[in-house]
Amino acid sequence: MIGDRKVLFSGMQATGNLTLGNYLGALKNWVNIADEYLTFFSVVDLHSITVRQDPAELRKRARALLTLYIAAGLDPEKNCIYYQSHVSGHAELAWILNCFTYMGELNRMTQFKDKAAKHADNINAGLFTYPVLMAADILLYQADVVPVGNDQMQHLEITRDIAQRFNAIYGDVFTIPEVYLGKVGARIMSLQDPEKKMSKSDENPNASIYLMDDTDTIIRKFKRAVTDSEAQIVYREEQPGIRNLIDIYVACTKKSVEEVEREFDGKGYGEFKLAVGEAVATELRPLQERVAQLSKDKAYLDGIIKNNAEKAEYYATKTLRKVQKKVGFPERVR
Ligand code: ATP
Ligand code: LTN
Repeated sequence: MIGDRKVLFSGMQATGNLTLGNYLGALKNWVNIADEYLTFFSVVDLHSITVRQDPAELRKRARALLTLYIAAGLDPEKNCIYYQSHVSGHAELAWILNCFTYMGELNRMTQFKDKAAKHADNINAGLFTYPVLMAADILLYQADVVPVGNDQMQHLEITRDIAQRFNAIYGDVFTIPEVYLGKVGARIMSLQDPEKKMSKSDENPNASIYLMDDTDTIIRKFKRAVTDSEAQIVYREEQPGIRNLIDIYVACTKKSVEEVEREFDGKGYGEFKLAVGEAVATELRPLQERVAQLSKDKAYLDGIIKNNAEKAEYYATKTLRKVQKKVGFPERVR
């Protein structure tokens, strides 16, 4: 809480091109609930360097992501949209919280295990303590809710554990955050392997729909989506590919699962895939147009970046000073 307002914090990494999974699982939910909260939406570039990045590329992608937040419908006058690296409090609080986090806890994180396996040549300490930096992001703003896809649940749990541990020693310093999982789109799966989540770092471009894909590409990718030989469009465990396509269709059309099953009763997969592709293209087109428009206005975006970093810093510093005092750092004389 800040004053009498509930706080919402979330963030995304500017690594790779955003996918439909990121949009339906995260960004779209943010837009739906933002009005109810004092919000902070960060482009978490400190997290990005836990795997090797090309500097020019990272800078470009970070700006594109920030633009996308706005294009998706987050008004930057009302929502604090900023780069994590512009507010030094994130790194400072992360250091302190590192000293309240156990190796054993971090060892259990499945994302760390996955990423360590993927980047075996660069298992750095930052990758290991990634969840602590994420806890710092959230706790710095006294966030009440954190909307994320369900792959981030474990990180939310460790954030709560760290906050509770700190509060148990020093009193009520941190708000204990709750996870917010959207009803639809919480887990969009790969189009090539419906047992795996759609991910922007997937090597197979046909596995993911990228938010900037044009209509033809989108439809082509859906046509190639891996399904099954059951030849019926029903939402059930045994048909993960079809279930995923129904999830996507539901999220883009706001129809219910039952309506979709009825609509495609007795129809073929080809027809259904085409309908899903068209629904996704229709959903993404306005977003793409706004991105193109916003990208042209450099001065406007720069203004947003500056003002919102200052706003974020104001709130971050409040929490940070409190924490520094609690742990026993000397009083500041400047
Ligand atoms: P990477 O492949 O680089 O790990 P990613 O595509 O998994 O990236 P993240 O940056 O980890 O994406 O996630 C950004 C946000 O999008 C998070 O809130 C995450 O939960 C959500 N998200 C990512 N992939 C999906 C998905 N397939 N379905 C639903 N939500 C998702
Ligand atoms: N780890 C998250 C991104 C992230 C985040 C956060 C999400 C970093 N800090 C704070 C919510 C709140 C991811 O990979 N999706």
